[in-house]
Amino acid sequence: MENKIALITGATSGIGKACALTLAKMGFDIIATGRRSDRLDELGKELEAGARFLPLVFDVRDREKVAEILGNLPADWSAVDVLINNAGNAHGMDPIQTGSLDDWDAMMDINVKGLLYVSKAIIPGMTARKSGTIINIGSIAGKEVYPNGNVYCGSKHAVDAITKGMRIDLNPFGIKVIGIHPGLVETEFSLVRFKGDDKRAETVYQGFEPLVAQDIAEIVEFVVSRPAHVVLADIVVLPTAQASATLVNKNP
Ligand code: NDP
Ligand code: 8X3
Repeated sequence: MENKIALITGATSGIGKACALTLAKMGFDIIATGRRSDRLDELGKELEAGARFLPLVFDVRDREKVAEILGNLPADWSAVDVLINNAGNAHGMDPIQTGSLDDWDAMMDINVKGLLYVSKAIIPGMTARKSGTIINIGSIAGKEVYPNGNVYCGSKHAVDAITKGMRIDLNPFGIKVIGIHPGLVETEFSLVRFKGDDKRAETVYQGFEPLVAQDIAEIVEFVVSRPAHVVLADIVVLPTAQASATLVNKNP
């Protein structure tokens, strides 16, 4: 993968960070994005010695900034081969009748519109070169709906539909479009969802062995190393203890 460029959004923690480290090991040059610049600095230090690294700090909700930064990448970084649309989170977990408008805005603006803003900036280069791979990180919440998941599930169902739409529209350009839909992965996800309540966040992953971010990064490693004629279009990955969005075999 020498001289290939991967752009990973949300690379300051969890799945995105694991993908950045894994793709760098494979030889990719890494563009890593997120809002926390200190975390991007740390990532730069953790990368393989000699790995080419471009950290970019922006909020995916900021439509102008996304266009300005990603539309003006330095010349030797502009030909992005692999885009991983990973930035996203759940915000809150309340029934629809009491959910917060701010939480709903955050989830739709980040998980759906942010993914679109980033894609809008990167796709033209891929269509011009008639090559590229786009990996959208969806969720089991984009395949099923669970109690109090309402808007998060809606945002991830939107990611699933947009992924399918991208695959159709970009098909004439030979661009691979891949949806990866994980179940429970222990990251900072629940800490964000429950607004820093670490005790509540921990209980989500207790009583069974959840996925870890590296499990998803290894799937990314596999899909990006398939031959040109092979695309793993749609992947659902669960911890063995999880049978569906709501059924987890805890404390067997
Ligand atoms: P983390 O909370 O560990 O990571 C989320 C990443 O998204 C961070 O790097 C964060 O960076 C970035 N991010 C969040 N909001 C914004 C924003 N407004 N602008 C730019 N970047 C942002 O969670 P995960 O690694 O678990 O989540 C990654 C993806 O995986 C998400 O799309 C999530 O929905 C999905 N997913 C997670 C599952 C899980 O169980 N953990 C299961 C299925 C899917 P920063 O805060 O620095 O901006
Ligand atoms: C994250 C997994 O089950 O909390 O997308 O929706 S879940």
